[in-house]
Amino acid sequence: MTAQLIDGKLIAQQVRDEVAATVAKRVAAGKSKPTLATVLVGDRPDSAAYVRSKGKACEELGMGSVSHHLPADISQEELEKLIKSLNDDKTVNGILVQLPLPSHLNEERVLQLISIEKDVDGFSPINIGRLAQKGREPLFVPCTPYGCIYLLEKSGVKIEGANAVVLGRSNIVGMPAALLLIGKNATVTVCHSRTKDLPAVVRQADILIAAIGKTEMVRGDWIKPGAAVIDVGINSVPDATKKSGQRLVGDVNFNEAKEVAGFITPVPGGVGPMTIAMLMKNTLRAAEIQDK
Ligand code: NAP
Ligand code: L37
Repeated sequence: MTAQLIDGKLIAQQVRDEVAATVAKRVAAGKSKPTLATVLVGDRPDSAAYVRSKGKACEELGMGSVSHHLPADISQEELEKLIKSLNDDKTVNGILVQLPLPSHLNEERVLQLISIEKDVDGFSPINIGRLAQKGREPLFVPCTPYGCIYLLEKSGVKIEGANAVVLGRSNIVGMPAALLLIGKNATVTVCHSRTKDLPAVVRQADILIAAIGKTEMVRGDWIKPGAAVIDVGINSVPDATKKSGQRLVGDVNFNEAKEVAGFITPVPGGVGPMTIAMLMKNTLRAAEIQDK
């Protein structure tokens, strides 16, 4: 292996320790316990697992959490009623609606309803609009892209002036990751399902962020020697040696890429734990904003 492994689990733990220490101080000073409300609609097992991890992280860091689990066939009206009540609830600092929502629900209307001061996922149109404009700061940076940038910076990867390639243009990962990189003065190329000759584009990347959800699609010979590779993909593949019968892999062929890259994140143990750590940071920030 030639690449330096970026240990997301370790860096996430450091972020969590910092958040926990700040939370303890605020509570000792008589201020409120930062509290996150999670909203899960339906029973997707992956979404349910992530929401559970987020609630558990709150408790481990001395923060509060309330979880709302709604049936898959809930109406738009009922869901909006819940969001409005969470907006009005002074004991709730952050609201996270786990995506994707079942297809009969209007995601855009739900997200734009979340009070901007409680939008810890950073998905509201006002937040994304600010992220996209020069000289404006979003109130909250979306957790997964925030985690990707944090890993690069902690590992000493220079973003300014780098050629960055982002694979994927989703609202929750690819697009906000590209906007953040532009804001940090990288030269950014965003690829998607209609991109021609993906390997040739990826070969130009000093920094690669892969978020396409395609099992190990990025091969070792696509990677520019010395590049920093951040693998956001979470894909499960059958594995008879595991009790669960499956294991998680990324969008990058790790074994090949690690021989070429300068830095690389593993899956699991890379971006995933950072997503949760950054959510905790955003929830603390929400409480601090609401103190004022
Ligand atoms: P998504 O909404 O499905 O978006 C996938 C993006 O990849 C789309 O822009 C799509 O292009 C593009 N794409 C799909 N196939 C492609 C191909 N063959 N070549 C080039 N581009 C292709 O997915 P997402 O929500 O962004 O998630 C992406 C991955 O990250 C998933 O594996 C997900 O589980 C994972 N994820 C991880 C975390 C974490 O914390 N680690 C958080 C969120 C998501 P079009 O726009 O043209 O359709
Ligand atoms: N903030 N994140 C936010 N909002 C959403 O609406 N969908 C979504 C979202 N995505 C999300 O929470 N993703 C996510 C993915 C992976 C992990 C956490 C969150 C994670 O912890 N992954 C671990 C492995 C977990 C496992 O073993 O199952 C990892 O090490 O990658």
